[in-house]
Amino acid sequence: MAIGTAGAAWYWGHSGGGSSETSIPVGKINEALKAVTGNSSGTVKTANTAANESAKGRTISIVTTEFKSTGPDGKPIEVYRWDPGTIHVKPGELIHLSIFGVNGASHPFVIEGLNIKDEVKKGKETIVTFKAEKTGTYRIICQTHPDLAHNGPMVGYIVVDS
Ligand SMILES: [Cu+2]
Repeated sequence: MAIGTAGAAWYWGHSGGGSSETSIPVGKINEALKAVTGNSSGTVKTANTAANESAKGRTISIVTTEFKSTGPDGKPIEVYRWDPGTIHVKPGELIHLSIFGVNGASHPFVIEGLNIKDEVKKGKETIVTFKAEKTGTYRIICQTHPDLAHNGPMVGYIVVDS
């Protein structure tokens, strides 16, 4: 009889290896956490850790994409986009916008109203960090593909709303 993966896993799982912690009921863990933290919700998140998380900021990931087609005249139609094209953030929220270049060799861009200018290259991640204090819509515009005439509009929207 061949020893299959499942059989091996069964044996290992019952041999007292690293699986013992999975047998503790969740209720017991919450009781223990409550005892330690005095927090009725049973979590260890304190005002301090919440502040630390907020100080670290939030990462939002987008990519560069490309739509390609052939028009009725047989000519290629091609546009570049940010994807997703719209993101929502809170006023004053620290945001790390990670942009990964999938399609297109290079996308030099600006974010209006935030004084940000950078570039996304194929196969590379560009991260820009910002806080938008005022509600409103801030456009992220690729300067190579800003409109239909230049294989765009490669324009995204950062919506700041509370
Ligand atoms: Cu572009």
